[in-house]
Amino acid sequence: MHAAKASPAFPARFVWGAAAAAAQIEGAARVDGKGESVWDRYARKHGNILHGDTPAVACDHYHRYAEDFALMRRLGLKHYRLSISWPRIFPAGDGAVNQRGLDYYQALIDSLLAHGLTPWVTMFHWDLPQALEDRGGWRSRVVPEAFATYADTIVRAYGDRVKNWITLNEIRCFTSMAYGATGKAPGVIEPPAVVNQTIHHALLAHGHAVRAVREHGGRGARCGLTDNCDVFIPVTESAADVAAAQACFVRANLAILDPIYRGGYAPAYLRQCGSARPRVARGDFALISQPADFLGLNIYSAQFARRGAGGRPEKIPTPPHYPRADSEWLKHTPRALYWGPRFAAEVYGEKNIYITENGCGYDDDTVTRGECHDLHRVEFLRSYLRELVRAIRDGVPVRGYFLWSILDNFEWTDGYARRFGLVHVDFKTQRRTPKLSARWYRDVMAANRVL
Ligand code: PNW
Repeated sequence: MHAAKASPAFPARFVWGAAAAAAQIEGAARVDGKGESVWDRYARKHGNILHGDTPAVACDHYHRYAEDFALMRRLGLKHYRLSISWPRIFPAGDGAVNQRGLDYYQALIDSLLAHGLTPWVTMFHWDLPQALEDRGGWRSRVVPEAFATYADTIVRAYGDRVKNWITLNEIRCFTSMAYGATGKAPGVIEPPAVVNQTIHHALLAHGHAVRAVREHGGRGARCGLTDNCDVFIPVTESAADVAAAQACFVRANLAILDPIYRGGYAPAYLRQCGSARPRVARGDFALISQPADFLGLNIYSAQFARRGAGGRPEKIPTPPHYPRADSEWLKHTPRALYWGPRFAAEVYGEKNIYITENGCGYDDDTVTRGECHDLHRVEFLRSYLRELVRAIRDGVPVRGYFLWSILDNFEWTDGYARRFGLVHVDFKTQRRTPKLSARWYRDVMAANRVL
């Protein structure tokens, strides 16, 4: 028999990292003048979050960042995707800046750099200041306008040391899933015209973020949106099924990617909207479609598609027993990491794609005698990364990969029960224990290939 063939190498200078978000790890919800966020408010309402959990303490990363950065360094990490909490900087969303909030991230960024980590900063990862929600939230143009000031403020403050900026995280999750459904803060159901307007306002915020990075980012500053595009996997990789899956991809992602890449809403999207079209002001699309430097994609799961009867693209509903992680939506679909970036590059011509999140959540990651044997996570990630390297070898321009998440954390409505971390967190003692997957990932990053 031959020796097991090594998995192909990732490109030289491929960016390996891990990700987290302020509201999910920091805690310190009312410390140093932080304002209330929509997630703080949403978590207070009984029944919204599993077991009544709240983000009030989370991983207490607010106070423990230096030891967490030291741990990341020991785990071989060089790139870390974090987010800044808007209500720490502007407790009321706009108006007076909170100097203690600004100072806090100055110190945090200094510490990060001192530990040899390169920051990738998400400006907005869902924690809208509640005061802005009270003035209409994403339904209102007040929010993108306030966001413009917030973006200017943080890029001016940190742009000398932060060179990689992610404008917004997953527009769908704080627009359609938050104003057209009840599972994400603020969790209200508005009519379709209002929901479509929230998406338009998020796109405007993205535009302001790009403008802010261009104006104040300094040399070498780069920015891009992180989108959780809907991914479709062709059942067979025949030309017919691939074309069908790509047609499904285009249709499902029009609302967000067309305005950004093409400077307008596609006729097909406006037809989908019917009488619920968003209102657009003069100049909006020029702001929204300013060229960015990269596209971030959060990819966990996908649906399947094929050429159906009459040659039409057909989505195949995923059967209930299809294998998945413990999150219901997180089906084991490694080829999502092949076809997601591939279609984004083919359809929109994007030349620089980063996987800004990929990972898996389980409820049973427990520590026994100092060890957490999360073999299920290793197998899951391994299968996805092999598809990612296949995509890169086929010419898909993926430049980096951030694993979600560095720590077990506040998993939104699933509270602390659903664990996505490479590092186990005991939420009673705040003790951190790297899981088996953390050691495996350290070796993968060092070897620059799947091991
Ligand atoms: C992402 N879905 O959210 C977020 O960016 C993270 O904050 C979050 O912790 C992580 O994924 C894991 O859930 C998602 O329903 C939310 O398909 C929902 C979905 C996917 C990702």
